[in-house]
Amino acid sequence: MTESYTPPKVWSWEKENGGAWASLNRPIAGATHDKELPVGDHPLQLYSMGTPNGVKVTILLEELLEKGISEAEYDAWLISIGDGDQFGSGFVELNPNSKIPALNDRSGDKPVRVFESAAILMYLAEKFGEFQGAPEKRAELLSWVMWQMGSAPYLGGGFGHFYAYAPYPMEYPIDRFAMEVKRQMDVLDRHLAENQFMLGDDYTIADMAIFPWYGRTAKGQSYDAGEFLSVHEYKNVIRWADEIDARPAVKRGKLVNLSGEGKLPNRHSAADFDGLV
Ligand SMILES: N[C@@H](CCC(=O)N[C@@H](CS)C(=O)NCC(=O)O)C(=O)O
Repeated sequence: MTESYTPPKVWSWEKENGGAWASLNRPIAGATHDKELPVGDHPLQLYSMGTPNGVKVTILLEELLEKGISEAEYDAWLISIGDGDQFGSGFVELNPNSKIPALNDRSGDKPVRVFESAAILMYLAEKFGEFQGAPEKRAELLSWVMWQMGSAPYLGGGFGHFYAYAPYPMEYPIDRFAMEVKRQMDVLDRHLAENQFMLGDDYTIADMAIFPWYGRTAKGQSYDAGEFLSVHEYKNVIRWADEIDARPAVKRGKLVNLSGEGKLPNRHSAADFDGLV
């Protein structure tokens, strides 16, 4: 180990710590500027970005539409986290935690806000009665959805941060989080050796929650770390990820709230995908 650091008695905010997201990270909550959110015609208004947490929700919405549930039509608005949109006053009213994704359901008498990606998945799955698996597997569904929410911060905020975003490579955190990510991948690989999907035969919101983080990692698409993590070892995760990736709704969901060639920064109708998928 080469780095040494003696913490001061009281921590203070060093604005320039050199990490990739240093200019956006703050030790205080709340809005930094006034900005109303745009509102479209559909009852469901999603404010998000096509990161793994954001994609979970657009995949579910597209899967609901694929089933012919027209009440799941939605407007998706890009919240560019690199530009600090998550700190605008309108967004903070929807999510006091200033993280994408956030949903506003305007279908009832009063708008209902939902934040935290798994809460949005569960809210929509319950609202439309879909993708929850068999009733007797409810506990299994909750377990895997919560597993994802508890585990992914070790992959993203832990491994990904220190491997790809920290100002210089540090052996201790990279070692610690690589070990944990590999353990998590092995948890999934063993489970998927005996199950087609996370809940067995049923494709559910547990798959939609886990796939954007761990499917991407198994395919070597997280942090350019496929070789480092020897992801080829996780053959069952790769088989499962390929199967999910081939679904038309997943192909569409992955394009939403991203900028650039062939992507859809804002989404308002099925026609927006014409020529893209
Ligand atoms: N637990 C939250 C995490 C959401 C999250 O971390 N979102 C990230 C993008 S993937 C974000 O908005 N980051 C902006 C920031 O940290 O300022 C969820 O699952 O919704």
